[in-house]
Amino acid sequence: MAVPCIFLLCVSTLYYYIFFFSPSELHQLHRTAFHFQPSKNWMNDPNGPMFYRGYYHLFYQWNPYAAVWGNISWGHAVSKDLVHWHHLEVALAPDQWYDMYGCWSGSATFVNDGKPVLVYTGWSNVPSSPDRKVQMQALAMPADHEDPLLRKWVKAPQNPIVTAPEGIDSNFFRDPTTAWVGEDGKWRMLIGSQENMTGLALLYTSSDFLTWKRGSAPLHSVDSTGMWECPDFYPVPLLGKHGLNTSSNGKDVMHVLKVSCVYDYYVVGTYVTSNDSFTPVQADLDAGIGLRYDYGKYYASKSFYDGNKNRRILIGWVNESDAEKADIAKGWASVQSFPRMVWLDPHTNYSILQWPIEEVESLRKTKVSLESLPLGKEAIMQVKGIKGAQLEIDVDFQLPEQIQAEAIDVSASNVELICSEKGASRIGVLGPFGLLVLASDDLVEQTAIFFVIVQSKDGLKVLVCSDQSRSSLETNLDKTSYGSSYSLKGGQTYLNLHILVDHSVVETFALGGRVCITCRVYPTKAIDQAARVFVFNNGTVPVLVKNLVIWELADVLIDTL
Ligand code: DQQ
Repeated sequence: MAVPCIFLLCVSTLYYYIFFFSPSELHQLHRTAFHFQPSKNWMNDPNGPMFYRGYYHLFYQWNPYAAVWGNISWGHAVSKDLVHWHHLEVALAPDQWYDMYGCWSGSATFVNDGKPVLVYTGWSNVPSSPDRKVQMQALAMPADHEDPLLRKWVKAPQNPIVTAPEGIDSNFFRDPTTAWVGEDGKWRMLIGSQENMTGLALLYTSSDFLTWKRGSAPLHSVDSTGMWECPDFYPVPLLGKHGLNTSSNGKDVMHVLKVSCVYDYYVVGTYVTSNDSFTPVQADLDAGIGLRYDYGKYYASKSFYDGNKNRRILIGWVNESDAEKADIAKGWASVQSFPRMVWLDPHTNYSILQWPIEEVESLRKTKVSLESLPLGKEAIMQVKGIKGAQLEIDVDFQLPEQIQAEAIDVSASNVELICSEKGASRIGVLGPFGLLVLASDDLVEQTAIFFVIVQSKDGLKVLVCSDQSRSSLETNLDKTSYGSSYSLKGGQTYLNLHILVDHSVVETFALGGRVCITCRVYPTKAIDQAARVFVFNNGTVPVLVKNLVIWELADVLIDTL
């Protein structure tokens, strides 16, 4: 007699809870080892990252009192290497009339001889009509510039420094960017907004950082994209991986505008400071409709120029995929992505590349590697000699000389659906092939990161997919598959995956950092030392694992200074 799957699922879940881990033990095993997390409670957007006097500073939207969003304050941590963090006291708490409901997102800027200031959004009500909530911008300065830890912050007596202008709804007026200096020597910053569903990056200018004037037009806007939260605007060199100070510009410089509207979209363009015009390189890849930093769980990101190592670093909020009830039981919610370096793709002038910062290498422990492993049809092989839930993986798959591809028409709007309908376990032609991480010995739990080559109407495409459908025996989880596609270049024979696995986070950098996908998974069996890695090919066409390297990564103990 066939036993209903749901019955088996419940029994095995129960079995593992009873004989292996209690729910609360499991919850703690899902905490990450080298991704940034507060000691407890809810966190969302990263705010005001910067490097100052030998320390990296990371602020973040934090609820000090509960594992759900609310009482939003700026948590604060410092690090010497962007990997080992020390928690400090709250930097900004909602304690003024203009931020009484929360100190929302914002940015850091170095003013007058490199002194940092923070501009953030205060959420409050209108004194004359207490039921109406409004957003306005406020300024904070360090109490002591000589303190490299910048432990104490003082809010400016002139606050709020910017309130919503005529014609802009004060419920859609938030998240100031890092400011930069234009040709005329004046400061500029952007504030996210919307008007009739048109996403807006409102431009403000100032000579003294206290009095701000709205520009004659927004720096940029795109119809039907909704509220633009957490805008970010920064220069990247036309050639090279190095970073640029936010005020840099010139003929060898392009600019990236990122806006958060459901997802983190970015667009590369040219910015002319004399008239504050920003023109995307490709209008069809505009902000809110084109390219995304990450095709998984990743939002409200913020970049900063790291003067210490002359690079631009990007950090994004990685939310949970479980229910709010589970977050309350865990006592914590959300992590920050592992810091990434960003630079312009030398093969295009309209897209960027992302890669985990080199400091990850300081965490590497045991390493296994293999070369030239053929993967025939329906091949699956466990990578021996390595286990665990803290890994860095790098793999190159070699494609056959003759590309055979299934005819599947791919567009930005259907790729996620294709990745889920045509998941990792079905038999395809050239793919699905890739890796299973956080997999149990019996494979009932597995998170698949894989490629499929398809013939789309507009040419050969590589689908990069992340299939979470079997990532956990737990059912009350969002297991949506994620994916994106990329044009397969003529003569391209290798496809690379670089993956960071950290208990409940899998961060994938595919095709040399061209496609990134972050997912949250909560295995019940494939946890900690019981987690395995497999390589697989479910296509009928054989592929070769040209090189595979896996490092176990060390824990990072985050303490309080
Ligand atoms: N989170 C903040 C807002 C921002 C939103 C509030 C984006 O400032 O718009 O916690 O996640």
